[in-house]
Amino acid sequence: MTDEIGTAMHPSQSATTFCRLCEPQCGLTVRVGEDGGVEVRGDPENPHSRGYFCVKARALGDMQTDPDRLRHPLRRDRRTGHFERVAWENALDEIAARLSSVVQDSGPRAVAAYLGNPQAFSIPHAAYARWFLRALGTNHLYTPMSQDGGSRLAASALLYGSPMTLPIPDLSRTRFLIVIGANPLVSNGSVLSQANVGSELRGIVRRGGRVVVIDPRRSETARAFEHVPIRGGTDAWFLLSLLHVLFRDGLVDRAFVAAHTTGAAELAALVAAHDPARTETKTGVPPERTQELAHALARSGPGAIYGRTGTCTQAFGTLVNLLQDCANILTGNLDRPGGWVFPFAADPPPGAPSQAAQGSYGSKRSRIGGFPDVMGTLPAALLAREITTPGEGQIRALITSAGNPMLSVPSAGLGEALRSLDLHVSIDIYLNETGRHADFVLPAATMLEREDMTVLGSQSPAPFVQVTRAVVDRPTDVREEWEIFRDLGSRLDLGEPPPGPQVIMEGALRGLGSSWQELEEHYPHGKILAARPRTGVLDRWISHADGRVHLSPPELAAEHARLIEPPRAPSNLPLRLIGLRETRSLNSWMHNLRRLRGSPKATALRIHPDDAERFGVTDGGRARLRSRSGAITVTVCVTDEMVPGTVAHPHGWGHEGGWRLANASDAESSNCLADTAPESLERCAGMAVLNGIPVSITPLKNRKSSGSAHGAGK
Ligand SMILES: Nc1nc2c(c(=O)[nH]1)N[C@H]1C(S)=C(S)[C@@H](COP(=O)(O)OP(=O)(O)OC[C@H]3O[C@@H](n4cnc5c(=O)[nH]c(N)nc54)[C@H](O)[C@@H]3O)O[C@H]1N2
Ligand SMILES: Nc1nc2c(c(=O)[nH]1)N[C@H]1C(S)=C(S)[C@@H](COP(=O)(O)OP(=O)(O)OC[C@H]3O[C@@H](n4cnc5c(=O)[nH]c(N)nc54)[C@H](O)[C@@H]3O)O[C@H]1N2
Ligand code: SF4
Ligand SMILES: [Mo]
Repeated sequence: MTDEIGTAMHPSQSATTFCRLCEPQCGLTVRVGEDGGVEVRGDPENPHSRGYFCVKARALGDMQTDPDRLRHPLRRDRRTGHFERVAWENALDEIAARLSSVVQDSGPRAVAAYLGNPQAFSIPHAAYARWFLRALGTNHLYTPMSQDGGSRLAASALLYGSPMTLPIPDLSRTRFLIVIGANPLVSNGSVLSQANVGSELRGIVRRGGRVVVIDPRRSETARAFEHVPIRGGTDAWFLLSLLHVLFRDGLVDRAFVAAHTTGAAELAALVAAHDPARTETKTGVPPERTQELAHALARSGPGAIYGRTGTCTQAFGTLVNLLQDCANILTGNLDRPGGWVFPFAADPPPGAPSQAAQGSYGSKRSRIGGFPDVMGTLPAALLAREITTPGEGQIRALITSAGNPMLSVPSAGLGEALRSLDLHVSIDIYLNETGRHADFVLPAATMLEREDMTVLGSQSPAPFVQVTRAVVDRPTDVREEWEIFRDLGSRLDLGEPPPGPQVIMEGALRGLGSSWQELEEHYPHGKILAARPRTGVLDRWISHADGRVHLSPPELAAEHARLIEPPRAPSNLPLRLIGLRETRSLNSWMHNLRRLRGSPKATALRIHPDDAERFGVTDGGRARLRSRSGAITVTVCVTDEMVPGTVAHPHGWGHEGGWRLANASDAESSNCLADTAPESLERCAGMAVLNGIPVSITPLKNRKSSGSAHGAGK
């Protein structure tokens, strides 16, 4: 192996670190062999994950030596379309010069950034990128928020007064858990940072409790527990009925509601019309089932309803999250041991704002559509329109870092929009489908090549913190994102940059009552900050001036009114499309690793046998899936794990980047099917509608795809 490929700090010695692929941030050990091979294992001494890790983390070793990884900056010649190697200094000089001229001609708000999911797992990256945008003076910040949890945060802002008030289920003490729109056995938990979450869920049943999974698909989690099938995108109807039963059958904890909330009477009036017998035609959930679940939530001992991306990224995502929390609150489960509890938060220093007082919702509005920001981010589904629509604030330059919006965001028109920019820079470890349209592609260091601290441990029922040094040497010509933003900032005279990753992290650790030195010396495998969530802390999580939870904010009535509007003209799109995540895949970017290659079923469209028969498609056959926005070709997998009327396809495919193995898959991007029109986005958080997309399906004659929407650019 050459020096271009990562080598060990100390060959064959094992180094301790943690995973930054998904929320539990499991402890890892990393060993680099004499041959340069990198072996990644779970760290049995990590007090949080106790050796648990998954196949994706194991594959990180292969990523270190992946020949398709970016190892030098690239510059695309716009005439030929070819990428050529370029020296860092030349790349940064030219990027800065072109940014300067965009700012000069059109103002700072012509510059935008899309910061992708891995950015959220790197404290220095997040801090420097945000500093850069603030110092430049632009408000065009896009992230996966609008494809992930924005509606969760919006609901929290409306209910509790802060988007940062994010309750979690108290897994180790609960007796009854409803999981709606999440698949923790595959996703490993989200807005719920719990390593080996499956074992924690099984623990509930072992203690004599219940776990009920409400999902249009008999998911891996549904299979392991009780499954209640529901039609895709109809959760608001189901929850309205659940609340209806709570009020009707006297299951409301009146003392709690009187002491801590406002708006219960309005809420009761709103749900009065939604007898479960009436919503069954929408949801497919039998009324007895809804009734039983409402009673169990109120009466089975402490419990909670927990939802995630399946319920967040739908047409009524904020409404669903509001109703979900209202169910937890009305049954007295909020802030109760075993219920819907608040995660760990460091005590703020005297005079400083608490976590709940931070974060913004609706403090600015998108130029197109007038959507409120969520934590400073705007709806990414509008990116193409923000680039192509003239006027003050039209985006002319875009920096994408650790993101792949071409495959992760509703993508109609996005490729052409990206190519029309004056400047597009991608900072990534691969040449991805978005970087393909960029003028510059800058190679970043991988997580194993960076020092960092855990970021999401505070969303955990047993919060923990860990620091790590880089455990693998980085290739000579790659840089960390914070260095890139710092160096661009200095070329643009943006003033004093942040004080360096170490100082930033030291500050955060001080807030946790710890320090880098303490953790490195005494807790190299991580430190548990609290064994379980604290309860009796409701007051510090409510930011409304009246100190109460608002059960009936005006948005609730407005969204409800939108929900019950009679459907417009009958649709010729009879099916609803939802997404699915696979154990061996992470969004759009771990598909180039041989170790993670899955079965053909992994990328197929799953459809119920009745629907397959009705539409004439067969198992293993090819078919065309159409929505209002686009069409893709799929391979069909007929399976009764789907509820009739709803089909499922994974996102993040449709590869045509610099990753040869990934490109070989014929799976196409389901995000071509998602709507980008402002009026079709979820109203309160600008959520992309990724679950419950109306589609139709028609069989294709032969196995080879003909004229696929996505293959066009290959
Ligand atoms: N239809 C549908 N669409 C979805 C979803 C869905 O459920 N259904 N889920 C949504 C969700 S929850 C999310 S979070 C988004 C994700 O959306 P994105 O963040 O836009 O996309 P990712 O696929 O996570 O791509 C991450 C990119 O970062 C690169 N990368 C990895 N590590 C690093 C690093 O350390 N530094 C840098 N600079 N780059 C790195 C990878 O090579 C990859 O190109 O997708 C969303 N899109
Ligand atoms: N292996 C793997 N792990 C991951 C990721 C990955 O891509 N692969 N991504 C990571 C990221 S970025 C995130 S945000 C988390 C997400 O974490 P989760 O939200 O737990 O992950 P999903 O598997 O998308 O779970 C969504 C579930 O909702 C269901 N669903 C879809 N539509 C509906 C609906 O209309 N109603 C209801 N009730 N259910 C519905 C789906 O069938 C699915 O089972 O996972 C993280 N972990
Ligand atoms: S579950 Fe997530 S954090 Fe844990 S090893 Fe797997 S990818 Fe990494
Ligand atoms: Mo996500």
